[in-house]
Amino acid sequence: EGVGPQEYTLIKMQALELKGKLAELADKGPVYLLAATLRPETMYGQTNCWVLPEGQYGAFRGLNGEVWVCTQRAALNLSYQERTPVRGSPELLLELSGQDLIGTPVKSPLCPHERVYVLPLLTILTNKGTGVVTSVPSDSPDDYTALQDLKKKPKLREKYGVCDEWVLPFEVIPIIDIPGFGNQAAVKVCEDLKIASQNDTAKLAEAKNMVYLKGFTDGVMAVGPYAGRKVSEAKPIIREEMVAAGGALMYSE
Ligand code: A2H
Repeated sequence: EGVGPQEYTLIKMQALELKGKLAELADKGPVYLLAATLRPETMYGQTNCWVLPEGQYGAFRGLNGEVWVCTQRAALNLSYQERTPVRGSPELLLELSGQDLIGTPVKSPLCPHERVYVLPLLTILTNKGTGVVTSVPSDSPDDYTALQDLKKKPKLREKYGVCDEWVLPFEVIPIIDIPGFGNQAAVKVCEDLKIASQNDTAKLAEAKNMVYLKGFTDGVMAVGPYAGRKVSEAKPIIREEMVAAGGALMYSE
């Protein structure tokens, strides 16, 4: 953690169907889950997104008649950053648990899939970001191991009501080349370190140390309009384009 505020990009992932409790939002405007990321340029490799099943979330009135789903804490921060209609008091439309969100199909900016699904991740902190996280298994050891766990463990899927078709068809997408690590750096380090599951927290921390900084400083985009450009150069451009196109907003805490 640095000393200054952390600047996140919030990716607006539109809910394509409102199932279960979410159906109560049907006449409230387009519904977006807001995922907090430090790596907006990795959206080309998104395979799913994550929520904490027992986490508390809410659907809040966003700008332009939209509905935004995130933690209450993030909604309050957003409202103080002039990102909701009323400063300092976000309007709660519906209380939701993470479990209510699991299985929602979403459409995300830059993601090559027409729809990806909301899945459970048990290591999400609700006091950071929005409590919603994008999953990019090519470049995040956390995302890779958690997705592998769901793929390999039918019992885990069953426990959280996850259907096979939300998980099994989604393969790792190579998006960034890191010299010495190849174009699926997270897969390589997880295999090299023989990480067995998302509970392997010590090894996962090591894996993250190995790829995060390298990915950002030495990584080269392998896909998209900035293929061939360094990640550190492409990131701010891609972020600004996504914000300008209405697919993302900036957020700090
Ligand atoms: B990053 P920092 Cl490909 N709980 O996005 C747990 N993790 C969270 C979170 C929460 N509430 N909110 C955000 N995150 C994750 C992409 C990514 C990320 C890649 C590579 C590295 C990376 C895809 N997941 O982060 O603690 C999100 O994952 C490297 C640290 O605020 C977010 O960016 O420093 C990152 O952690 C924010 O972590």
